[in-house]
Amino acid sequence: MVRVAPAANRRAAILGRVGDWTALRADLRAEALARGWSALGVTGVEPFAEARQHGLDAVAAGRMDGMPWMTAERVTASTDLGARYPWARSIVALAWPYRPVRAPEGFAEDRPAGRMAAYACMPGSDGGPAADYHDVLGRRCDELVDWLRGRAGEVRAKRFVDHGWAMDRAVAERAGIGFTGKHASLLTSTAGSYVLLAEIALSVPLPADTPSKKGCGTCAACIPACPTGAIVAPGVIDARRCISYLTIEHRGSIPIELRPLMGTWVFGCDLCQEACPINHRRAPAALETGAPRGGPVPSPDLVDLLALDQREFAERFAGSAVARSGRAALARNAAVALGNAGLVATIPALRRAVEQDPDPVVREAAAWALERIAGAARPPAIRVASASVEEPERRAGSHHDGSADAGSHQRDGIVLRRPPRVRESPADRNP
Ligand code: B12
Ligand code: SF4
Ligand code: SF4
Repeated sequence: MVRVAPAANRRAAILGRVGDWTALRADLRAEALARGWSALGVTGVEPFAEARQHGLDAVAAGRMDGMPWMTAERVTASTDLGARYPWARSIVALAWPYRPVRAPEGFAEDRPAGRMAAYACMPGSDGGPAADYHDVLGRRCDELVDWLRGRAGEVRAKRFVDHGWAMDRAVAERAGIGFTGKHASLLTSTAGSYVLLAEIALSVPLPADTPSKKGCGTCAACIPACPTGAIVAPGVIDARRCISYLTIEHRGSIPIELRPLMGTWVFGCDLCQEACPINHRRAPAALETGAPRGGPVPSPDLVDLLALDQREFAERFAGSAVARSGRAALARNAAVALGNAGLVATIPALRRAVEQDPDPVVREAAAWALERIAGAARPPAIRVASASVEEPERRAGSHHDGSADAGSHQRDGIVLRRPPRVRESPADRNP
């Protein structure tokens, strides 16, 4: 007859093998750091009450509109992993570093460069084309669990990377691997906010770490650095205004009043992170753009992106984060960015899109861009008459100094940035 040891005995046996849980946590942390993670912390499975309230408030106030999957039910479930996984005894929070990218310093008169968020450009493990971080982090989590099982025997585990039903920042914060900045991203002491987050619920009771006591202090540099006024209060993002949402999540046409504020971003946005002095000290070295490679790149050629057909898009972005948003969304974003770049030389490419793109949203965005370029190319007297807002003296994108926002105004408590004027000099055409 096979005898099954009671749960308590099995745990005791494991405990005997691994020494004690505190030592195991220390070894796990050391192992994670050796495997390239920039931080590992542990927290308990009790609900994340404060984060739940923030999430419910965001949904109720409409700040998550446009992401239909972001429901009150999801927020509630995401903040109580203990209820969903009753076997879980602790949660491990992990941060994976990635390298910032530099804004392009200039581009050819006829080939404007756009911008893609640094996380999307994270190279694959072989240094080749950028990989989807969900896959990279998922695999790394599984490897760590395998290591843990090698040490502690049978351990049940459930991992979450971004799209799992867990609130990644809240877990990371309570597990002590960083604090939430006023730009809402989690800042670590090892890589600033240039980290992607994952967590693993475990059936073993690793002891909890202490939450960080650090904070932003009096700094508020990221708030005026946001060109669309999406940081509506410290730590609070109105996703509907966030360029990251508009370029990646938003389906259909981008609201016209926000388009001129989006600069040349075509996938995500890093401006609030780039403005952050903690990142200036802590972030990993910037990614060298080097020779052009496939997939997402920090400064993609906008005319190329607009012209990609479905097959070319699939070939270029397969396996990367950009593949998720689809060809039409990327072409739409490229059209808006070309409108903001304002180069007369791109008119033929935009005309082609208006006439030939199979997607009506792309055709409309290209028509808007043509109108914007034509408006900027008119003689000054006409331009003044047609432009609703002229740019202030200070350059809209000079967010790095963190100074007061001379180019913004308030409406309904939301800081709005004035749209940049379409410029003549290529070097000035990025946010
Ligand atoms: C929905 C979502 C978005 C939305 C909404 C963002 C938002 N701030 O809510 C959009 C599409 C706009 C977005 C953009 C980005 N995202 Co996003 N996103 C998510 C997702 C899927 C859910 C976030 C969520 O639940 N939001 C609801 C709010 C209430 O929760 P929260 O963001 O965790 O809020 C924290 C703070 O803002 C604060 N807070 C919230 N409300 C309030 C109110 C008050 C009064 C106070 C004091 C604090 C406070 O408390 C929370 C921490 O406990 C997570 C993955 C996940 N499953 O968690 C990734 C995630 C947050 N995103 C991530 C990234 C990288 C980004 C971008 C940087 C990508 C880019 N370069 O374009 C931008 C950054 C924009 C920004 N400044 O936040 C990373 C963040 C990593 C980090 N270091 O923090 C995550 C964790 C994905 C991951 N696994 O790595 N994202
Ligand atoms: S700076 Fe960019 S990523 Fe940050 S909140 Fe504003 S629009 Fe979103
Ligand atoms: S820019 Fe300043 S306020 Fe914003 S997150 Fe960084 S330290 Fe905090």
